Amino acid sequence: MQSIINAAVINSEREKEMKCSMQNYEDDFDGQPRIVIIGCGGAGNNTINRLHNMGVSGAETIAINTDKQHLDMIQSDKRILIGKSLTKGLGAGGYPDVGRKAAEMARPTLETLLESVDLCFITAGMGGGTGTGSAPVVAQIAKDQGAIVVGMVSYPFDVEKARLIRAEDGLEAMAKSCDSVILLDNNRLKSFVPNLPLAQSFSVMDQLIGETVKGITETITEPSLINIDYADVRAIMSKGGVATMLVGESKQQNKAESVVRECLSNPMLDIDYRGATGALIHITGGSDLTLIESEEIASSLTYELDPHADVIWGARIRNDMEGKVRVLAIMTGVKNGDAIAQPKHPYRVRLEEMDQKIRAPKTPDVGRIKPRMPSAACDLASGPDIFYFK
Ligand SMILES: Nc1nc2c(ncn2[C@@H]2O[C@H](COP(=O)(O)OP(=O)(O)OP(=O)(O)O)[C@@H](O)[C@H]2O)c(=O)[nH]1
Ligand SMILES: [Mg+2]
Repeated sequence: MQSIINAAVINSEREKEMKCSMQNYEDDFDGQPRIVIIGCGGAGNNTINRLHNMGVSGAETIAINTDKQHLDMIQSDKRILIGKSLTKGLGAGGYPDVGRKAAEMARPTLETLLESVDLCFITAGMGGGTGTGSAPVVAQIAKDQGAIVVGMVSYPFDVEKARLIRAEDGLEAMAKSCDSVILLDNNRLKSFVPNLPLAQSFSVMDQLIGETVKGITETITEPSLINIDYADVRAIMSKGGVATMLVGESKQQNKAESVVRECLSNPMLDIDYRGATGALIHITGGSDLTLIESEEIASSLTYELDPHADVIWGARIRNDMEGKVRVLAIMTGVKNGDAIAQPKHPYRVRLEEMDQKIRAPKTPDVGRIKPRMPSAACDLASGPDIFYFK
């Protein structure tokens, strides 16, 4: 057996060299899908900037914004200012309707830009004007052109209050226009980076979205230990619905086990994904990463999924990952009952509960009432009108 293994290792090295020397074959048809990554609005543009600096082989980066000043600072393959006559290049001021109209006005440009795209990632922070309003329009245009469209959107921090409602509307619109929407909840960053200031927490999210898009793109476009090809991604991502993501990294000795533990304790959205019908698992490690470890990671992460779930996994070796392993897993087809997945306790529901509390007649603790007026003036049945509490 050992001699067969040795021969296989030598041959696989030889085949790698042969693949490189065969790359000029049929030059006019490279067989690669056209992949574009679009960032809409401020948050989306920041993620694109990060991605551009990280370098993604085989994908174009496009930044779209109504805010000229911000757009001018972004590095990407293409930059598009939308709704110039509507916003004068000053941003959508938190109004998703303005963002949506701006994207509609740029429809002809966007249609030309997205012609013949196979896979389109769209990233935006939900809750503002431009990203929330324009991302669903861009997604629909890409989908109408035949692309598989994957949204990667973030849900605002709880402190952003009113933006949460806009974000929930935006998420709903994205779910309609995209094949899959990966929702990342900014609030989950609190368990990863509890002591970072807000701006830097955003930056962690940009990095995370960037790494995921880069990871998926490069397992398609670059040779890997276990390849994920475009058809695989298409199969998983076209399942529809809101998806969630698990992330983990480990450099411990039992790295397969510890990375799975980290992934499972840190989902980027607080939802139950156990019945998910699809999973795309991307593993990156050093040359010490074995097939058994990769398989162990993939099978542990998918143990609780639907028995008919489509599971696709890919593994890449990187020189700078020696002794380490990093996992990004996307679970698609996640449902909360009949509804699409969303944060466990949406802000709209929380607001409703707060309103009800304010409206509900209070039953006063009569024993603690200290009347300051003649008792006849104190109508106990009138609930909130009683203000004689200690
Ligand atoms: N990941 C990330 N999220 C951000 C960043 N800045 C803001 N956000 C989040 O994204 C949401 C939308 O903010 P922006 O992207 O700045 O808004 P916009 O789409 O540019 O909208 P307008 O400025 O109103 O035109 C915010 O509510 C934040 O939750 C960032 O730099 N990175
Ligand atoms: Mg903005």
